[in-house]
Amino acid sequence: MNSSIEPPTSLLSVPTGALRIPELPPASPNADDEAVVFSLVIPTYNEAANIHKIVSVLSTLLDESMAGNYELIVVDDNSPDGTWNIAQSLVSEYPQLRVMRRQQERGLSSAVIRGWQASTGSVLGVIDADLQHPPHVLEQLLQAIEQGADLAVASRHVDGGGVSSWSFIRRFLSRGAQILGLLILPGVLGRVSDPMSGYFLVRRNCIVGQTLNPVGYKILLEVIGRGKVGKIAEVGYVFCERKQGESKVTWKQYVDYIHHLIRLRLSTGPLGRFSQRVGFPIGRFLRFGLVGLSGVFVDMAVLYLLSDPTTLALPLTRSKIIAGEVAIFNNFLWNDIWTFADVSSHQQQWRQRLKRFLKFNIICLAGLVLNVLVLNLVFNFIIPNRYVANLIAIAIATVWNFWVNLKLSWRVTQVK
Ligand SMILES: Nc1nc2c(ncn2[C@@H]2O[C@H](COP(=O)(O)OP(=O)(O)O)[C@@H](O)[C@H]2O)c(=O)[nH]1
Ligand SMILES: [Mg+2]
Repeated sequence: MNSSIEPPTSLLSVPTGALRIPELPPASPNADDEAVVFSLVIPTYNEAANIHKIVSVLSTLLDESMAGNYELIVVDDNSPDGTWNIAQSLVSEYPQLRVMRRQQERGLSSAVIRGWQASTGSVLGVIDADLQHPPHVLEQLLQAIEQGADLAVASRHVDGGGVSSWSFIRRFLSRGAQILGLLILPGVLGRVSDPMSGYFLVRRNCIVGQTLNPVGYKILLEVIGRGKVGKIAEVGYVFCERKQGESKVTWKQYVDYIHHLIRLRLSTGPLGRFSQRVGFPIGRFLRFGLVGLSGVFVDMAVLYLLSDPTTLALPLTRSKIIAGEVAIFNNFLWNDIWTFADVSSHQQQWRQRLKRFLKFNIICLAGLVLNVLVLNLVFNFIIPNRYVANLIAIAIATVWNFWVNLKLSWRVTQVK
């Protein structure tokens, strides 16, 4: 990476931690007419050929209707073609433009949310950088919000909408994905005609304070699924062909989409609501428990391989220490990529991972000590049955392991 290319003015700093939109600071009384009303995020990856055009078209359009009251936020994931650098060089010409360059995270949906987090508008929006979303539709979308909609979606499936020259296969896949979504999450996908749209505006207060947790491309699902969205308006538009650069859509987006649907289903379903009501992450705890169970099998298998007379026949204590550590390693890996995936995916440097692993190790060791203490206490003073006492000890140690790891190892708020 060439660090000698320093942009002329400073880039927006990248928010860290949970993907949660903060409330706006109370407006100061004399800054009234200077306040940004509308923040439009333009996510980019390798859009060097489009970025100038889209910024210029949007600026011209918005200068007419809301000069000075809007901001354009380009969120670029460190594109190899230097999109962020080109965008930053445009700032002097387009003073409403801000640029964020992300180096630690990637992905369309999280880029959009990071942009909104850094924004100061009371209406938030997103538009593609490749000019496939016709900018003039913004006027109607803004109008819909002004007339009281919480969410205004540009749709390919209402009057005036369409796709310019999609192949039969692509139309089929798109509709198939929509039908699958309707089956899994009717309460979300049923609310709009084009739930796959990546072109929409939403009132900030509909999603403020809500931790968003999207996978892949379909940020609108997350907004409708987790936000408090009342009235929805739709505006038809024709999805144009890309003229410059290329689409980043691969088969992975289809897998991500299904993953996203299932995640939303589980977390906004009855279990998710109950877990919110009692303030305890039940789904996460169940995953943690399942991973713990897998560790028991790993521990057993390694113990067998090392200490069994028919295998290596090593001393028992030494074998058990190794088996225990291998199990801890196994558990850590699964917890990191599954139980706490939402947290670890934003902290992927190997040093951050190593730190989590060391913490996890120490907490689990403390859990073992707790386990032994509780076993003795319960067995000697409460229930004189060693297996019942052991079950109670294991349950308490599991809750300890879970809770302390949740708070310390996979901590959501990140200290810089
Ligand atoms: N920041 C960021 N932007 C992305 C990423 N993937 C795609 N984009 C942008 O999201 C928009 C839509 O992506 P595109 O590949 O054109 O999707 P398609 O129109 O559905 O084929 C474009 O502006 C892309 O540059 C990503 O991983 N990070
Ligand atoms: Mg595109």
